[in-house]
Parts: sequence; structure tokens; C-alpha cells
Amino acid sequence: MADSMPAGPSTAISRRTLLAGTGSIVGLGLLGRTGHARATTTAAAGPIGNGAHVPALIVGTGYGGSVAALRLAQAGVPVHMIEMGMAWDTPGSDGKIFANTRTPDYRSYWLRTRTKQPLSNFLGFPLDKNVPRYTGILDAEDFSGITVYQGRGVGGGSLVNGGMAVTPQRDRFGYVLPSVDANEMYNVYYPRANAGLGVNQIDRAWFDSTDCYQYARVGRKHAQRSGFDFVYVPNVYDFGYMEQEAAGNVPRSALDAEILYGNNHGKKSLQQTYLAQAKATGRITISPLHRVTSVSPASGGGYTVVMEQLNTGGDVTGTKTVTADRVFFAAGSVGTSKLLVKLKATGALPNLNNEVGKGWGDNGNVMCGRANHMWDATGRLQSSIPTAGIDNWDAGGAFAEVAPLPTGIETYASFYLSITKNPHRAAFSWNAGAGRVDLNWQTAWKQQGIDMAKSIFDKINRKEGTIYRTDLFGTYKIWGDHLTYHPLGGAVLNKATDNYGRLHGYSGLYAIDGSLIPGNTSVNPFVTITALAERNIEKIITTDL
Ligand code: FAE
Repeated sequence: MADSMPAGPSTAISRRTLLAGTGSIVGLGLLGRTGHARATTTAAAGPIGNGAHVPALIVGTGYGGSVAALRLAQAGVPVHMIEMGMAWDTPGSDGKIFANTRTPDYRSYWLRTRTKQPLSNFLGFPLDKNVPRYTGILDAEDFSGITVYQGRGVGGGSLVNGGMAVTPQRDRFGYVLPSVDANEMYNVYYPRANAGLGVNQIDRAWFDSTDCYQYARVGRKHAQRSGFDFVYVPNVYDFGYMEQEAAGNVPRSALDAEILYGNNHGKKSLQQTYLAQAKATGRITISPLHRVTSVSPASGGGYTVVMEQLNTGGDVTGTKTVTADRVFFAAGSVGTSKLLVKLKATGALPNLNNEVGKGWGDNGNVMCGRANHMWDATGRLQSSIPTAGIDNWDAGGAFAEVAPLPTGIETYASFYLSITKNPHRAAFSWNAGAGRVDLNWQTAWKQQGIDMAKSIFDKINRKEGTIYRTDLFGTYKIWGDHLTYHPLGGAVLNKATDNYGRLHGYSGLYAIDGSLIPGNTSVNPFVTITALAERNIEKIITTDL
């Protein structure tokens, strides 16, 4: 997706700006869409208090966490959500909540002093620049063989992602989640997830005529001329709003290169969908800038949960200990895996089984660009929201999303993020000496994914007489093989958990996020994460509560 573009001048930032950007991080809990606070006896306004006893605590506010929160709250259960990132509900001094991809600033990266843009170079120039260290929205988390990009803040990955809302083809579902009944998923939970997420489709006539999707039409022409299936992909960005952007009637977001560091308009992130609905029940409290560090059995039943409070510089300003009857791990594939592996190894949760930390995959992500001929211009104005893909999964093991490069200048480049059937799976382990969790992924493992992506792009290059770009990921480097946007696995369903996400070894502990999925979804993952969470929480509410 709209990964990154040439960076603009570095943003000067004053202490006042920083404070303004901090946002109101408290008091999010009880305000529904109407703005009316609904008091309940069990859910408190503002962040969770030290010593609190709560019925359900959710670690993380991404897709899995938001589904669990809404359905538990609707079932009458007061829910406390703990989120290490910020609330992202208050504008900075520029009047905007989120930074633009062309001018990354303090809001853009999680506790880095230099940006780490997925697309790091352009025309021979490195793009990264210094930024003040801040609890920004995009985490580029480095492990030895891979950088894993993740959203940080209330809404998790929905804040930063490209919104591509793809349901896997049904005949591929057995590969994605082998232990789950496909009929149930396709009849009930995928439709429920799509409705809950506010998924919509682009109007084809508009797609065919608007300047901002010229790049995608070039992608279509090249795909079809080489005999590949070209598919239109639904999105959670409101295409009606985008049409109004193009007409000049509303403030621009997708048409102003917003993505990756947040969208100020148009996109239905979880804040606008599941979380808004959950808050409207009056039973939800969210504590941003709180990071869960420990979960262990409490002497009187339930679990003791320890968390650190952070300031926007990333310093720990306090520690809180609470008790929860049930804990839902929804910290994302990496966050949940890191917590569980550490807690098992350090003796806090020794009865977790040996599957914890295993089965982690990168959804086969690899990126590349192609250099087009001068007569195949991709357009100066590019919508940052991808809406199409090339499907060569069955023949070549690759599904390539036709991604934008919204630099504001004509690049004559076609850019793609491929999801490939890369079979490699990595494991997390506790590094006692360093006091951290490591991941044993190797960069060389990407080669199989690259070979699968080449099943599409070698053919297109041959047909079109074009070549790969070598200037986007370094100097003379074709493949973006150092990263993933789609971490999956680490607490795999029916292995580390039962077939509904109940962690083996402890009743009342659940995994309910991307960690359940064994490494690959064949397409972009969040619809599957949402649908699986819908399935699992329904079962848990019916049988456990
Ligand atoms: P996630 O959304 O990552 O939420 C986990 C939350 O837990 C985060 O808010 C964390 O800050 C928080 N957290 C972690 N550790 C702790 C802790 N110890 N204490 C408290 N809080 C914690 O998890 N997917 C698509 O389907 N379509 C796309 O177009 C797409 N584009 C993407 C573009 C980018 C740049 C990125 C980074 C991802 C993209 N994805 C896309 C992937 C998608 O966002 C991701 O699969 C989901 O967000 C994962 O959902 P989870 O619920 O697993």
C-alpha cells in the first residue's frame, strides 16, 4: 500500500506542539456517539485504577480486541481495554490528528528518532529523516531477520493500514484455517465481519474514469495482457467520500497521500466502527498509553495483570496491578506472542503449552516496483487506497496488490505488495540474557516468496518489455524482502489454544487476534482476523460466561 514517498523538510517541533499532540488520553471510556455518558456501576470513566477488579480485561485494541469488546459489552459484561499506544482523538498544532506520508513527523513512528519508511529510497536518494522520539502511530519493530510494521494506538492496525478488506476465496480457506468449519465462516462470520467493519466497493464506472486510479488501470492492463486474473478489492475507506474528494467538495485524505500514519478523513478505522459501537454500550473503558507486562494466576481466582503507564516520550511513569476474571490477549500476533512466550518462560504462566510462540509467518509479504514505458504514465494524483489485485495464487502462489506511489509527481512506476504462499514459519523464544523475546525468522526465507511473486512480474515484464525498479529499497535492490505488514501466528488456533482461542493450561485466558492464524491468509488478513474473532467470542460468551 501507500507505503512511503519522498519525505519533505523535517518538521520543527516545539514542546508545545508535542504536548498538543499528546491528545486527551483519558476519559474515552463512556462516551457513545451521541456524546452522552452512560454510567454503569462497574465500568469507570478514565483509565483503569490501580487495584481494580474487573470482569474482563482485553490487552490491545486492534481487530480481535475490538470485536471481543463489543460482543462482551453487548452481552452485559463490563470490559476494560488496555492499549500501549495513544488515543489518537485530538489534533496537533497543525489542526490534524494524523501526519501525512509526504511529511512524516513526531506522530509517525513509535519511539524512534529516525523514520524507517517501508519504501526507503527513491531515485537513488534515501528518504528517512530524523524525528523526535514519541509514542507515534507506526511501529517498525526490528527482529534479527525482519522488520514487522504494526499500528500503535486505540484501533491498532486499523489506524495505519490500507483498508483492503479481502475475504479469502472459499476454496483456499482450508489452507488458511484448517480446523475451522468453512460453512460457518462463509455463511455467518465473514458476512458479520464485513458488516461490522463497514466494508464497501468502488464504483466501477468511477474507477474507470477518475485520474486518481490511473495507476491501478495501468496495473489492470498489464495484468490482463499477461493473462492474469485482475480482481477488485473491497475497502473500509468510504469510496463515496473519495468521490467527493475528487470533486473538491470535502477535505482530502486518500487523495492527499494520507495512509500509513493515519487518515484524517474517509477511512472507517475501528474507532469509527466496532469501538464506537462498543463505547455506545457504556460498558467499555479504554486505557491508552498503558502497556501490559505480566499476567499470572491470582491467589483468590482470576488473574493478576500488571501494566506500565507511559508518557509520550515512552518513559514508564507508573505501574498498576489489577485483577481480572478473564484476560483476552489481543495485542496482535507479535504482541500476544511476546507476552505469552515471556510469561511461560519466566514462570508467570508455566502451564501454557509448547506451541506458544510457534507457527509465526509473514503472510508471504514481498514488495517490488516495475519501471513502465513513458506512454504508460501512472499519474501524478494517486489515491493512497489500493483497490485491486492480481490473483495468481493457484498457479504461482502469489496475490499481488496493485499499490499506489502517491509522491505527487509522475514516477512511471507500478508498485506492488505481494502476498505469497511462502511456507516458512518462525518461532519466538525468550532470551533470558537480554531480557527480551527473539524471533528466528531469516531474511533468506523470503526467496521462496520472491520466486512466487516473480511468477507474476517476470511474465508482465517480458510481455511489456519492461524491467524491475532497483531504486526503491536501497541501491540496485529489486525486492522489498526485509519486512512484513501482516504478522500472523504465535498462538495458533487448535495448537496453543483449543479450537476457539482458549489458551491451553489456564481457564479464563484467551487469544483473540492475528496470533491465532497460522502464518498466512492468502490475502490481506484483517477481515479473517475479525471474522475468526466473531466466531470465537460468540462461542466463548455462550459457553464460558
Ligand atoms: P493489531 O491490530 O495489531 O492490534 C494490537 C494492539 O495491541 C495494538 O494497538 C498494540 O499497540 C496493542 N498492544 C500490543 N502489545 C501490547 C501490550 N503489551 N499492552 C497493551 N497493548 C498492546 O492486532 N491488513 C489488511 O487486511 N488490509 C490492509 O490493507 C492492510 N494494510 C496494512 C498496512 C500496514 C502499513 C500495516 C502495518 C498493516 C496492514 N494490514 C492490512 C495488516 C492489519 O492491519 C493487521 O493484520 C491487523 O491490524 C492485526 O489485527 P490484530 O487484532 O491481530
